Amino acid sequence: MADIRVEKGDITQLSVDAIVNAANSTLLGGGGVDGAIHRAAGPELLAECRTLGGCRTGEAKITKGYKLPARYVIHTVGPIYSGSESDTDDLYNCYVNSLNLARDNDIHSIAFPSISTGVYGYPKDEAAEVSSKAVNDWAAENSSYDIEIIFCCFDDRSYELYREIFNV
Ligand code: AR6
Repeated sequence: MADIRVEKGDITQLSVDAIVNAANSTLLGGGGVDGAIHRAAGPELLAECRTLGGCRTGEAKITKGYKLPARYVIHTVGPIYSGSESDTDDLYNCYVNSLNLARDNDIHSIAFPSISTGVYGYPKDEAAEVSSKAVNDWAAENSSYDIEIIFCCFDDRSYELYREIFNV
């Protein structure tokens, strides 16, 4: 069963099996949570990312966590918000594909940032709806797999939105 939690804080500090990175398609680093993860993990993370050949929007790839407390980083690429229907599908797929990768790597605790809601401009309320649905759907389909899933909220607005959705 999945245990879904909402927490406030910096994802790079979390001692979980995997943290998810809101990356770009090059997987070679950037600002926001991506920059914070690379800074905290150290240069070996970038070296491993260079071997991956990038990542398509909505897909996910895994690396080790290096100096992070987390053992793995799952890198996924959210959509750059445009207001089209494909944004929803792409964002939904980021969560589902990250969770599939987690399951396939025997990961039993994972933390997500609010993908696409910074530089990529996805409205935070819509993103919280899509991501919570994706995680709930995945959990229902994988009910025999034990995993703790954390929505790690960096800003007050995201924290408020996820707490409302999950009634916590
Ligand atoms: N811990 C948890 N969440 C964080 C942290 C942190 N340390 N820092 C920021 N956030 P963004 P995007 C939240 O811009 O919109 C990068 O340059 C932040 O409050 O990091 O998917 C990449 O390389 C926001 O809610 O990612 C890409 O080019 C959320 O993380 C591009 O930005 C996502 O904001 C990706 O843009």
